[in-house]
Amino acid sequence: MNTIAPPVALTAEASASAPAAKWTVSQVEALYQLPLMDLLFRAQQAHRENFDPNAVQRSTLISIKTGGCSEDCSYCSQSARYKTEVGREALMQVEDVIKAAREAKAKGASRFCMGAAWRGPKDKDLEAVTRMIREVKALGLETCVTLGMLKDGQAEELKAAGLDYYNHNLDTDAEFYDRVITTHKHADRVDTIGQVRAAGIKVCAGGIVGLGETRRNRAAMVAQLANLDPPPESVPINNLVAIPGTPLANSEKVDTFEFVRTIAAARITMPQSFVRLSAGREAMSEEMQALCFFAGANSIFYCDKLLTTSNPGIDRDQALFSKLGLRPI
Ligand code: SAM
Ligand code: DTB
Ligand code: SF4
Repeated sequence: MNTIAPPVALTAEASASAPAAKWTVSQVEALYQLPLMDLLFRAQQAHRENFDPNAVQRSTLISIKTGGCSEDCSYCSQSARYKTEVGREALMQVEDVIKAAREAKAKGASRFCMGAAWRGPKDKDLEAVTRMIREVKALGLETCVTLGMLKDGQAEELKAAGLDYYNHNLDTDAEFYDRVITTHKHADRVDTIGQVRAAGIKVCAGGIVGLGETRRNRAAMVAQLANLDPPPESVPINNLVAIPGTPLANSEKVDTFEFVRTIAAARITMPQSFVRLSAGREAMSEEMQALCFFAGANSIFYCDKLLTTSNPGIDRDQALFSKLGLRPI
């Protein structure tokens, strides 16, 4: 079997100055280049060393503030800059969010994720969101929010409300980032992730496949995620849902096996993280999803709708779990 050198060992000189990267881009790219069976075998080994291979975590996602976002992320239905079918809505009422959380819990989700189409939260928005977090947590669910970039002190407020996870994706390789988004920088994303980490909140950070990036870009994104210190506890890998009206509406679909390779690369480089098979499942066959689980994905969004696009839904997921002998965590 082909072997790839393990992560770079720290040299005396490197460790004396800055912490050295654990994974180089070339090492991750070499994983992608393995014969598929060898790559899947390595991913399964890493998975089985750290997780029950038949258990999959389920998070329910809800959009608490939809549309009208100031940012120009080329893939997003919620940017105010593109003519999509998604309109601007107000922040949901706390009671409506709690009702949805109760339903999610009754249907078997273990985590409730609340997403907002903001560049970042204003202080008054944060106050409402902290009320949502407190009440969702009181139902016995783990909480996650994704609100955009955070200003000093905001992560601490979220932590004080009992927030378990903050989702903030790197989305794509730092070198490709400004081809997709110009209204904020990749470094801003890294900064917010640092603030979340420093506040003691668990990090959910991943990215998107299918933005027109190269394999090298994909490998670089995986390496950037894996080299966060520590790596994110949760790593969502999204397959682009092409949205009419956005600049990426006609983006070429990434080959199934290339997507599966990305999941496997994430599993091998972040062996102790949950890897979430995230957006784009609606367009995936059951066989493709099974391959993703075999490659090390062990988390999904469990709801009929993601933020604005559709997801397989609870009945279909229960049927798939049953066919594959998977059980929820
Ligand atoms: N506004 C916040 C932000 O950008 O961090 C939170 C919401 S934003 C919609 C959350 C994530 O959804 C993005 O970082 C991106 O990874 C993912 N996403 C958005 N639109 C997508 C699409 N069309 N296909 C796949 N993933 C998408
Ligand atoms: C993540 O990585 N994927 C989720 C969640 N974090 C917030 C969002 C997916 C959005 C898919 C497109 C939509 O439904 O608008
Ligand atoms: Fe706004 Fe987030 Fe969509 Fe970017 S991805 S346009 S920041 S909602």
